[in-house]
Amino acid sequence: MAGSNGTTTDLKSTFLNVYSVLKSELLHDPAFQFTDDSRQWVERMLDYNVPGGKLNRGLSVIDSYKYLKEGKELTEDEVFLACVLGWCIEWVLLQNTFPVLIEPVLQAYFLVLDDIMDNSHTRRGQLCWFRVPKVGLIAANDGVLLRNHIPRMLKNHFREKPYYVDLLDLFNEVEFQTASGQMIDLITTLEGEKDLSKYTMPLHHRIVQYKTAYYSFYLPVACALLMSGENLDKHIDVKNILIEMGTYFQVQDDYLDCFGDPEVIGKIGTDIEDFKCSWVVVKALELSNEEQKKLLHENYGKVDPANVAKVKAIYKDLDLQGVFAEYESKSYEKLIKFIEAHPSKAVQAVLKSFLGKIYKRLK
Ligand code: DMA
Ligand code: MG
Ligand code: MG
Ligand code: MG
Repeated sequence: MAGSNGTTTDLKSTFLNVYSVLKSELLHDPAFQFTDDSRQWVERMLDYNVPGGKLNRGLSVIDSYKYLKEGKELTEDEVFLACVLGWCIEWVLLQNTFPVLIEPVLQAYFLVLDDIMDNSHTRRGQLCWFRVPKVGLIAANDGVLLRNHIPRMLKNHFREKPYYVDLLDLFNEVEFQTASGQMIDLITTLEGEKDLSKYTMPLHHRIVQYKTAYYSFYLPVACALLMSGENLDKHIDVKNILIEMGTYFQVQDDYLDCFGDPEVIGKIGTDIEDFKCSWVVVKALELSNEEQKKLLHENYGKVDPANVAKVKAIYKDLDLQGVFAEYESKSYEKLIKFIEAHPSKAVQAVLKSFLGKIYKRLK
């Protein structure tokens, strides 16, 4: 069992064991009369979409909780419960991916649906779930199922806890923020198609804050805070730092969509084709001259690889890789300053470990 001295590997295997327990509970939920076929479908769908990620978000619930306990050994029961929350977050990711076991589920939920909406091809090095033969738009309902697995898991394991209502409320609020962020991500492209110059940094910031930062960064730490008996209203400063960190994380995602290695990131970028208000195109618009702007307007948002290549050539001329490298180190310095201004050393440790995991990430 992973105690407070457990290595990441111990933690990961503990986490994966908890996944098997949760999966088995979901496959025997007394509220539904499963047949062999339906049980097999859900099992395949969960195995395909939930456990394959980096598990950063999920694992970060356990990590954060340990720091908050300031070195006191966690009981087996505490480790188990932190893992359950972690998986809930990844489940949502399936719509998108972070709180511990509940976090992977949340993540799964968001990602399964995101890939349909973004018309993506691969995720975590395999076909997107909706592209698997015979799945198609059944994936839309699978997204809804994943979303419903979260309150089932929370009920099974947290119903008796004093913070149960706050936990439900937290997941509901964060899900609402994420879905709203996804909505503005999607409807913004309609405006961009009419006039690309509407893509600005404040607009980009608003999209990524809602679609990514709340569920990927605030949620796992907020889960850990609730488990330690904290009142979330007293941690607005932590929330603000995590939102900034989440914004930085999504800028990296935008950058990797264009400049990352698909073999490493496990997905093929579609932001240029999808007309996305990505950090990369917003920066390009800021830095380009009239001629480059005209070329961007003509070539952005088209599926033809020749148009995509022209957009990428402008990005290269503008040295966006260099511009990003500078953004990355500036953001890191700024975040470290924020974190070090926080009064609690335990909270500082949580936030620094989180930041350390994503700084200069390649995937
Ligand atoms: C991610 O946005 C946000 C959610 C809520 C899934 P994205 O479409 O850029 O993510 P990805 O690049 O992983 O498809
Ligand atoms: Mg996407
Ligand atoms: Mg998307
Ligand atoms: Mg992306």
